[in-house]
Amino acid sequence: MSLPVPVPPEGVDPAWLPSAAFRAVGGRRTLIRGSDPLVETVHGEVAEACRRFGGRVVRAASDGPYDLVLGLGADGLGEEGFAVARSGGTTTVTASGGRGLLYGLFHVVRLGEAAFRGDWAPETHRPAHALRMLDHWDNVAVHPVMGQVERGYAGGSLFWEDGRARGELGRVRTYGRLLAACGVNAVCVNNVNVHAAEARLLTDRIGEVADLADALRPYGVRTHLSVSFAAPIVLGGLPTADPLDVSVRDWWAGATRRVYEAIPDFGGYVVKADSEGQPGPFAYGRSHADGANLLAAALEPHGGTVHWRAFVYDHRQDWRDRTTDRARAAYDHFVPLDGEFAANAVLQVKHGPMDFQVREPVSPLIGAMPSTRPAVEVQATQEYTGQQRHVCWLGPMWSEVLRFRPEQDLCVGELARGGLVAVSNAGDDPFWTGHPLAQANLYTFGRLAWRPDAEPRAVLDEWIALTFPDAPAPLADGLHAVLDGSWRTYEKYTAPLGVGWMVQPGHHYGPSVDGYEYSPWGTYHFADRDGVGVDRSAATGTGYAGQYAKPWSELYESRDTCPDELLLFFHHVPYGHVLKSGKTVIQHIYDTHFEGVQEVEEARRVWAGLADLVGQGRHARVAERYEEQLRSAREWRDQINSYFFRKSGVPDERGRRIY
Ligand code: BDP
Repeated sequence: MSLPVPVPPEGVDPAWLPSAAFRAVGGRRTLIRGSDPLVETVHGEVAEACRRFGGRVVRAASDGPYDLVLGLGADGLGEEGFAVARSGGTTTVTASGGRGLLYGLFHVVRLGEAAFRGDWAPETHRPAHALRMLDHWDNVAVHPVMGQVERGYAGGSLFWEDGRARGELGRVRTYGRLLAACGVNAVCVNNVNVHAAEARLLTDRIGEVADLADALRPYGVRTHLSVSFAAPIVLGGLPTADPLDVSVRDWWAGATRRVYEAIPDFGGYVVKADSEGQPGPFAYGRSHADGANLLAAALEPHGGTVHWRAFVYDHRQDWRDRTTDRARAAYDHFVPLDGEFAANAVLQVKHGPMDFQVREPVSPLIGAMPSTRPAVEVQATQEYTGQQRHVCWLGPMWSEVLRFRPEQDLCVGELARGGLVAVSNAGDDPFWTGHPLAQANLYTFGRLAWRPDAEPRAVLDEWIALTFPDAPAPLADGLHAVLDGSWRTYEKYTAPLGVGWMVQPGHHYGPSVDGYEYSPWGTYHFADRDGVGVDRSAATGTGYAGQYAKPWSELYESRDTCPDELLLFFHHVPYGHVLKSGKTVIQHIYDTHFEGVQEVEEARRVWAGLADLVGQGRHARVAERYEEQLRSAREWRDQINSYFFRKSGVPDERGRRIY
């Protein structure tokens, strides 16, 4: 029985699968073979395409030949791989499992007419990683400070509202469909900061999670849950959550067994422990490995995985003490534990050592624990990159991270054996992501998680083609122009040369150069009248540069070899220090801040020129956000430039006005 395609609720953007994207698949004769729940999803998709564009879909070969044959039967492609070939006028997609067939169908949709032209040799496609997950920082109850979705800029949660499940499962199914179309196969449905209402999802409220899992399953998306390390106390009434205590271990085993009774394909737990106030094993003198292994043991009989986050640092530092360095923390905490984590425990590491700044070096932890499975976490929600009011397409940044080689042989994209994870940027906004163009980040994440060495600009063009399937060339070019390069534009008008932060404390939107400078969070720039930047060298600084393997440790150690874009992350330099670009640091700051604003002005102009080519609602939403982006970019430029002008006393060599 074919499964009907979920239709987004009235007024909600179909995002990157408008029906027109299926034109090439509809209007054909298609044969679908095999029996599996996800084959019914595939059938539903093709049937809907045929309903719109003509064509016919059958389940048993009778009146061939067919233009398209989608079938189970291939061996050795894994649960998610597929093979495609075309000969004698038939395009054939074969897979070993239903998910693979679904991904194969979306591959054909992406190819469009090209999928039905000429003959081509068989190709096989397999995801680089078994886990491609979105973490939702969604609160069940509205948090007094963080709201419904922590760091969410796309309205409310798709899953929760005012303390209860929203129950809009049709929309959740549509979301699952979008995720499958870019290759995401797992969703963690609640915030890593687990408050009281969220904690109970694990126990008496598991039914609400099971409803979400049922809605996501037809598109091959598994459900995961963030849990509190203190659950045995707060939910189980035990006096302790000590990971080595037998009653605690029994409690987790029982709770987990009941989770699997409700959700047989449950993915596992995500845990933020001993971090920013969340409970963890330190309270009992135990290590993170002890903590992670407790949950791994509970999940193991059911095939589940624990994602233990490595975002652990002291958030109550003495800012006057220059010897402590937050950047060092994850490595210092976790490297000594290599080899101690259970096989089904994954260490989930943020891509940089600090916290999703617009520019950071790659975390030295990735690659430094050969006996531990790392997952690499990026942030699609634009907490520090313009909060979905600014256009900031992160594909190139993520691609740089994934291609980085901590050592000679393997790159991050290969080392992330525990999978790739993004903090989701989606919510109940009609455009899913607040800023309609921020959908490109969600899509790009999924595709890079599937294939970390994919060319991000090609992925961007895929997103454009699927979202605007009938786009005339000026629209496709215009969309590409305003998105490609937008990350570097954002970098130009915000904190310079990798130093990061300089944001308004708390909500993290807009400039405040010294906002965090004298606070305990460990995020400093150390600007004075002579220079700026953090000395993280081994010779004279915090020693962080020494956490890298060669050649990176040597390259970052010296200000002469450190890449310009990371100079102030690794070194405190005088304003007159000459960069590899030939400019002084101070002149670079002035120039990039003027350029960044000009680039936003130019993007706004390009967007205005597309008014007749995109739907009015979408055009107006983006246009309005460009006004805010420009206002904010000017504010950044003026605050950063005047701050450094006043500190240094060095005038702009081009004589521009600095306030
Ligand atoms: C930071 C956010 C905070 C998150 C934290 C995390 O500001 O809201 O809880 O990361 O990743 O970026 O746990």
